[in-house]
Amino acid sequence: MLSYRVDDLSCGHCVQAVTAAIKALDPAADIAIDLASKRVDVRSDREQSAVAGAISKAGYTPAFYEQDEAAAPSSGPCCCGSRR
Ligand SMILES: [Cu+2]
Repeated sequence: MLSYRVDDLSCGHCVQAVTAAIKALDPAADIAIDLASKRVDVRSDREQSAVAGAISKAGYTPAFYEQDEAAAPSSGPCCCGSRR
């Protein structure tokens, strides 16, 4: 299981965009996203860095969940332009 914290994940569109990006990398991936904690769990054979690359290519900033809690960027504008 690969876990990421994606701080710029802010709405259902973000969830769909990240899901699509990971599915494009690995169609067999099993993806669970918790918007409230901005946590993305992925069950995939791919390298952790490859999945992180797919997430950042979609326009998001993945951090590894266990580390970087304090260094994570604060939430910016949503993909759809709304702000929290
Ligand atoms: Cu969004």
